[in-house]
Amino acid sequence: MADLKEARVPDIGGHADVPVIEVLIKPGDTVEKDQSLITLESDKATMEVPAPFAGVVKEIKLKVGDEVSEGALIAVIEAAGADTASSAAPAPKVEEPAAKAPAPAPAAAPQPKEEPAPQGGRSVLPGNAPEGDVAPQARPPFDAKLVMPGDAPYATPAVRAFARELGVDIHQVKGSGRGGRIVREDITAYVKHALASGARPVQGGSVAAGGGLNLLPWPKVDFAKFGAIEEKPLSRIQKISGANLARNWAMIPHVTQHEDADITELEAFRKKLGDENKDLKITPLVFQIKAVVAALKKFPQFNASLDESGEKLVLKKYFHIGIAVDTPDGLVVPVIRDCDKKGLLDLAVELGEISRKARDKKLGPNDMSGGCFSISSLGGIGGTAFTPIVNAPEVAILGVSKAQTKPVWNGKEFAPRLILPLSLSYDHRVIDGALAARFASFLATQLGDIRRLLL
Ligand code: CAO
Repeated sequence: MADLKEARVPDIGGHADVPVIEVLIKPGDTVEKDQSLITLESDKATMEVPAPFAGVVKEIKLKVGDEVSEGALIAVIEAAGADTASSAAPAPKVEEPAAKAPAPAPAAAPQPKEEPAPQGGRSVLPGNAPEGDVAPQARPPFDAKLVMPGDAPYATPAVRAFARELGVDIHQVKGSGRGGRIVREDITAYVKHALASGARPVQGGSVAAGGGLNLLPWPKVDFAKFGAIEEKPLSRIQKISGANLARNWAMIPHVTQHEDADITELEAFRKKLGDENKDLKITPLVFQIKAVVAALKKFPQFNASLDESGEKLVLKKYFHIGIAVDTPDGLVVPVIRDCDKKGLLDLAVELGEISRKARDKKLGPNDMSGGCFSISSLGGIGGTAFTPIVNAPEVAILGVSKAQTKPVWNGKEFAPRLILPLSLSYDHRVIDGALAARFASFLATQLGDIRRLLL
């Protein structure tokens, strides 16, 4: 008799009602264990859900546009051989709804209504989205949380979709619902206020974040008039990171402090370490992570975030470092947690893992949240300096360019030294120039004499 098993949505970081944006299988397909079955897109990340076991797809229980939570039924699969993982459960005899399908869009504008407050946290049962929400739109440009981790304001996916449809950055909206939850009325009130205060539409028709920037409309040019062209849509990640970068650039008064670190000795040690650990890629980045942790401990103002009101600084006692990773679809910033508790080799392993996960599009929301400070290393590519954009709500970011051997005066003669250019961008509302210069100089000292990293 056929061995029918269920493939269900696994733990997705506590998120509920996450839209299915792709179904990657069809009935009759043979799937391998860990082969992607569907793609989900939360406000923070795109996640592919892997098959818990190998087999032949018999029935698919959801479709694009459905919203799912942990435990939602994806498909019934006839399991192959003995390789049936523990997450597989016997198929039910009775048909059950796999996921909540989006309600059809109402003909008239829906009445804003108060949504039920969360009871003891968010439910992870399938199909529990509040009723009366509008259907999600054809995927709009998204709330910019994928590459800029932080605490997302509490709002249902439908309210977020509504905000995106109007081009509103939901992080700017104050919630009037129970527990500070953002409801539809808050979004409409925000738009009314922004229009009344003179904020003009910016690129893509959205309302300028921060209100009142009073920017000119984006130039409309018929480029084809001047020569041959080709149009290429931005990837989802590019849209998400673009929205974030634009907000951060516009709202944070940036200053970039440049510094050089002499990493001649560090490089010799790194090569030795590499020779002793041939199966591990140990790049200068892991030393930079350790040096940043030491600098964050010495200068706690850098391990902080401004709260929403802009009147309070939240100082963090943990050391989670975001690493900008370049992927074919755009930039993402996974976070390595508790870097203060990890050695160089542990960090090298983890860096390899998150880079691979990022490039294979396997990062989940948990992989990209909770960062304290980010590092953007272009050192493997080139350049002498650049101005990285602060990854809000963090208050500083370290840009690293390519190390080069340069003649350095040692008091008697010019000696060849390996010099690493550092570019520290910071939020001038939180950090003074003198403090930034001290932080950057401390970093250079740590990298110049790695024995100090042990202190
Ligand atoms: N100077 C000189 N060489 C460097 C260097 C530096 N600062 N940093 C790294 N390298 C070397 C590495 O040692 C490695 O050489 P070997 O293979 O000979 O050891 C080579 O450059 C390639 O390194 P890498 O880039 O693969 O590895 P990494 O650990 O340095 O970086 C990662 C990992 C994921 C950060 C990187 O691959 C990446 O994606 N960087 C781009 C980040 C980015 O786009 N930032 C811009 C954000 S703003 O738009």
